[in-house]
Amino acid sequence: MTYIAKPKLHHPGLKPNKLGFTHRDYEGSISTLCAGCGHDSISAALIQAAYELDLEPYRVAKMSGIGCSSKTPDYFLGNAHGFNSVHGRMPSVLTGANLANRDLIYLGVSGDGDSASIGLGQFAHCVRRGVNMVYICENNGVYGLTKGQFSATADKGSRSKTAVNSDNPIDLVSLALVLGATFVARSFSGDKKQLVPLLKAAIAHQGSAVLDVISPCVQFNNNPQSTKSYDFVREHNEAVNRLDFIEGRSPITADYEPGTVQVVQQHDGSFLKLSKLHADYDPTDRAGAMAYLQARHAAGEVVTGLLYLEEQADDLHAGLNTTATPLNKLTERELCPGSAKLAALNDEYR
Ligand SMILES: Cc1ncc(C[n+]2csc(CCOP(=O)(O)OP(=O)(O)O)c2C)c(N)n1
Ligand code: SF4
Repeated sequence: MTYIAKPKLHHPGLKPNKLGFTHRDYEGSISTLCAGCGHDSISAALIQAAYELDLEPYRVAKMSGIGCSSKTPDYFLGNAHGFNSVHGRMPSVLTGANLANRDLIYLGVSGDGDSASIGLGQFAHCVRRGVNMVYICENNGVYGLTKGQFSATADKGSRSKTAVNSDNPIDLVSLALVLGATFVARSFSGDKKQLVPLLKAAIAHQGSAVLDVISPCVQFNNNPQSTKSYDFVREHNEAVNRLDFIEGRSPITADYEPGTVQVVQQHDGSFLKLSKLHADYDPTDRAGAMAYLQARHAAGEVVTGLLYLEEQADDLHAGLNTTATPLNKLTERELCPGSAKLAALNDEYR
C-alpha cells in the first residue's frame, strides 16, 4: 500500500480537545487517492468525529478489506490499531477481533464492491450477529481500484464512463434493516454537516451500526447519468432528518417545537436530537423505514439521514454470554479451569 507520512509539524493555533489532542493528532498519512474522491471527505469526517468525541486513538481498531475505500484507514487516526484484510473478508476479521476484545471501538471501512459483491455473505452474517461496530460502506457504485467496473450497488440503467448497468442493484441500507442492524443510516460524502453527527452517534451506539455513504468516484463514475455522482446525489438527496449528537450523561432540556424534533437516548447515555424534515418519519419503526425507502427509491430519490435506530440495542456478546475481559488478559487458570469443570460441562450435553 502506498504510504507517505505527514510531517509532524502542525499549526500552533490548532485547538486541543479535552484530551489535549488537536485535529492533527487524529490524522493519518497523506492520501494517495484521486483529488476529489469522495472517500477522502469521509476520512475527514471520521477525523472530525473522533476529535469531537475526544476519542483515545488506542481504543480504536480500523478494519478494512481491499479497494480505494479500504485503503483509507491509513489516512485517518494514524495512532489507532488497524488491519487491512482480504477483499470482502473484513467482516469476519472484525467479528473475530471483537470477540477477542470487546473493549475496542471497531470501525469497519469497506467499499460497495468489497461489501455488496465479493463480501455480501460476510456483510450479511456480521450484521445479523449484531457485532458492535460501525460498518461504513463508501459507496460509489463501481470498483474504483480496478478501473471502474460496476459493483452490485449500481442502479439499473446507471451509466459509468464506459458502460450502462443492466443489473438490479443491491441496497445495503434495506439489507441492513432486514438483517436486524440496530443503527442504520445513509449519508453523502459531500454533506459533512450530516455525516459527522451520524458517525458520532454510530460510534456511541452499542450494537451493529451500518452507514452507507454515497461517495462519488471522480475517476470512473461521476458523469451526469450516474446515480452515484456528485450532481445526481445533490439533486435527488431526500434527507429525512438532521441530527445533533449530544454526548451525555445529564438529561437534555433543549427547547424545541413538538412534532418537529425527536430526542432519542442510546444505551451509553448519549442523546440524538433529530430535527425531522419529514414530520411523519419515525426512525424507530423498522418496517416503516423499509417501506419509505422503497417508495422514495421508486420515485428516483436518494434517502439520507438516520433511517433506523433501536435505542436499547444488544450486541453479539450479550447473546453469547462471553466474558467482558479481553481474552489476552485472562489468566491461564481462567482459560483452562481444570478437568472437573470440563467433565461437568460434558455432562450437560449427555
Ligand atoms: C479475491 C480478490 N478478488 C478480486 C480482487 C481485485 N479487486 C481489488 S479491489 C476490487 C474492487 C474494489 O471495489 P470497492 O470495494 O467498491 O472499492 P473502491 O475501490 O470503489 O473504493 C477488486 C475487484 C482482489 N483484490 N481480491
Ligand atoms: S479511482 Fe475512484 S474511488 Fe479510487 S481514488 Fe480515484 S476517485 Fe476514488
